[in-house]
Order: sequence, then C-alpha cells, then structure tokens
Amino acid sequence: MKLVDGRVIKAVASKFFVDTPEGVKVCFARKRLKSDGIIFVGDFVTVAKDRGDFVVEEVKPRKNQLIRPYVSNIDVCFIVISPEPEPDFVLVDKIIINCLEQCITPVLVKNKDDLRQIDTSEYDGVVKQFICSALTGEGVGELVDFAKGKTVCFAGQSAVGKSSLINTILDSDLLEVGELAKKIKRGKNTTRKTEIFNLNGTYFVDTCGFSMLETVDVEPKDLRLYYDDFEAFRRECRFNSCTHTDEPDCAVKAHVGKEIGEGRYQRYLEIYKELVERKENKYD
Ligand SMILES: Nc1nc2c(ncn2[C@@H]2O[C@H](COP(=O)(O)OP(=O)(O)O)[C@@H](O)[C@H]2O)c(=O)[nH]1
Ligand SMILES: [Mg+2]
Ligand SMILES: [Zn+2]
Repeated sequence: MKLVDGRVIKAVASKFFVDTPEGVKVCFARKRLKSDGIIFVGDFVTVAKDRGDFVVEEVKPRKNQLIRPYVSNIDVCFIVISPEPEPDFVLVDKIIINCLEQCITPVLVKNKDDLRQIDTSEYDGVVKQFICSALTGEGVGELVDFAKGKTVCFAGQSAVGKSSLINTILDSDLLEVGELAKKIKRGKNTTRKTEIFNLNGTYFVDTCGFSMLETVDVEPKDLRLYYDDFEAFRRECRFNSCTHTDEPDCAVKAHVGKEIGEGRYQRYLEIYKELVERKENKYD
C-alpha cells in the first residue's frame, strides 16, 4: 500500500479532494475517520491507495480550526471592508480578537478603493493594512505577495468583495459574485461547498461569514489581552487587573483620543458589555 501526503482542498458529500504531489486525488475516508466533521477542508492528510481507491488514512494535527464552514490550518485572515457597504468596525474588532485567539494573523483589506477611501488610522500599529480594488486590480499583487506560501481566509461583511478578490487573484470566475440584495433574497438555504484554492502553494479560502470568527467568546476580564495597543499603557493603570472600563486612574482611558482611537475604545466597551451580559444570562 502506497502512502502519499496531501491536503484536503474540497469536500463534497463523502468525498474529499486531496491535493498531492501526484495531482488531486478524489478520496474516501477510512471508516474510523468518517464521522462528521473529522476531516476538514485544509487538513494535511496521508492518503493511501487501497486497491483502486484512494483513502484518507490519517489527519495530521491542526494548527487551528474553524466551524461553519469547517476549515483548518489557517495562517492569515484578510478582513475585508469597503466603502459600500459601510464598514462595521465592531465586526472587524471581533474578527481580530478571534484571529488572535486562533493564532491567525489578522490583516485589514480595504477593498473598492476605486469608489472611495476609508479612514482606518485607528488600526495603525494594530494590524497590517492593504488598499486594493478587485475591480481594477489595484493593490491585488501586494495581497498575493503577502500571502505567499500561506493559507489565507477572507472574512467580513457580505458584499464587501471577498469572492471578487479571490477571483481577481486567481484570474478566474470560479466564485460567485453577487449583489447584496439578490443574496439576501436567495436566503440562507443555499448549500455551499467549502473549497480552498491553491495558487502555486498559496491557499485561499472564501467564507460567507464565519460565525465562529464573528462571535467573541472570551471572559470579559480577558478581553483586554487581545488589545496590544491598550496593553502598552496597562502598566500605568492603577490596578494591574484593570479592564479599562470603570476603574479609577486608568491609563488606557487617559490615552483615548491620542494614541488610542476614540472609536476603537468605544467599540471595546461595547464588546466588553456584550460579554458581561452574555455571561450574566448564562448563569441566570
Ligand atoms: N466598485 C467595486 N465593486 C466591487 C469591488 N469588489 C467587488 N465589487 C462588487 O461588490 C459586490 C459584492 O461582491 P462579492 O465579491 O460578491 O462580495 P462578497 O459577498 O464579500 O463575496 C459585487 O457587485 C461586486 O461586483 C471593487 O473593488 N470595486
Ligand atoms: Mg462571496
Ligand atoms: Zn486601565
């Protein structure tokens, strides 16, 4: 029995498409691996040729994993925003928090630059930023250079241009691009397959909203740990355990409107409050 290493790039029904040095093999899974959710798109696996069939023999340990859709081993998340629809920066901040928790590098991608520029100076020093247009191709080369050799997922609101960007990068029309209104009309029942696209060893994954990346689930008191820009001032706070909300002599608060953006801080408070409320409801 011959074994070969590969990566799952697509799952359709009970078949897995595995990218191997010998080409893409359509594989079944060993029975013990079959139970739902055990094999993720993005998994590094070992494939065996068993008589005529290719079989996924083993799944290697994952660096990280996301659910809905099930994707694993992501290095970078391109958080895409655009002037239209207007950016939802609370969502951006939540995705950043989840990326940091999953050891994914968050990057802010400002798409549709052909329409209007977006002021994101509050994120200077927080995340790397790119400006681009899927329509004109502006800045797309820089995205590809940055992504080289990595696995990148695209996240963000509907209609900001995630699928368009991947199409431009792949020079294809593999992904469906659509108007926001049409998408809402079509509803959430459309089944979507998950697929990652391999461009010379760089992998791209589209998402139609990662519920997991968009929902923050950390202890309220730990939220501050996901804000490196706040952490820089924490040692000046009166309390070591300062959450930068109601405590007296909070150095972070003192720096709001200076090094820390007013909006970024207000959104921190909003997310903090949401976490506190959710925690209270849990134990009611
Ligand atoms: N003007 C402009 N429109 C864009 C750009 N990128 C995407 N669009 C349009 O935005 C809409 C939504 O794009 P889509 O890729 O489906 O967004 P997704 O929901 O994030 O995947 C489509 O009508 C695209 O043609 C861009 O860079 N500039
Ligand atoms: Mg899309
Ligand atoms: Zn503080």
